[in-house]
Amino acid sequence: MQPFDDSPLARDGKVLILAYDHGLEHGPVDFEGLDGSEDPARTFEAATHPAVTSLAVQKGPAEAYYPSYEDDVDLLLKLNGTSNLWMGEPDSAVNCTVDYAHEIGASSVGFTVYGGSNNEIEMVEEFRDAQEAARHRDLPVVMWSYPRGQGLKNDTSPDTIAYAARQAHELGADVAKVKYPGSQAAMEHAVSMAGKTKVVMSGGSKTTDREFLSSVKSVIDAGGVGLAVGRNVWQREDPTHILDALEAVIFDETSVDEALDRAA
Ligand code: FBP
Repeated sequence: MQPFDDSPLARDGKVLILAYDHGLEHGPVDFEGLDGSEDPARTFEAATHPAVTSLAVQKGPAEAYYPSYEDDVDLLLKLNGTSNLWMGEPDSAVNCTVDYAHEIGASSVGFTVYGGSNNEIEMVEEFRDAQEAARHRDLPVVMWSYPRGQGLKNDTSPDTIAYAARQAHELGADVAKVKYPGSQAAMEHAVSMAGKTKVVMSGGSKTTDREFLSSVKSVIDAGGVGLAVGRNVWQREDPTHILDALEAVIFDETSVDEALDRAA
């Protein structure tokens, strides 16, 4: 296993994953209100911004668009996913193998685990297969560690997010992608629970520039290594502007005000 800082996921030890798997996870509703956002090429283009360390997509867009971007973008292939049409207990179908992800150019892989779901046992067994296959290929593994399901009252409480970070560590993820637990102190707790597994924040639904950058800043100040973000980037008219600001906050560790100034 290569040191994290030398892995294709990281630059200077920091991570900015641009996620664009929403067409599967949420459906066309996420593309409403911004013409063109449904076109994968637009987000592949955004991922050529130097701040973006990897682009996370499902197999279909990777097969169709990545050949045109392989020189400029690092591909994180999401190995499982669910549509919003599924009404059962949280689960996620494995739709791509590690070997196939590697064949189409992925330099890392991603996998969702819904801890606390009635399907947790099967999901963790599937994660085992993916994680071990990824080790053989030297591909870093990002776990979308999202506790949810019947038994869970609050899926972003500090205790739940700390458990999500720890679960990712226990199961062998290199990076735990967790929801923001609401405060810097809660994020610090999650980071401390994750051992050598790096912690990144999951973006969430679109907010103002300042609100979004402030939560990213508190993740960096809490010892998180960055962000895996979708809607807060590609749902904006100009993804470059917010990517410039994210570059400042994540890689240069500036204040939010300075980041906003730089991106203005
Ligand atoms: P956002 O930054 O848009 O929240 O994207 C992060 C992400 O994990 C995506 O990869 C995924 O499609 C989506 O959130 C899933 O969100 P949820 O399961 O909470 O609906």
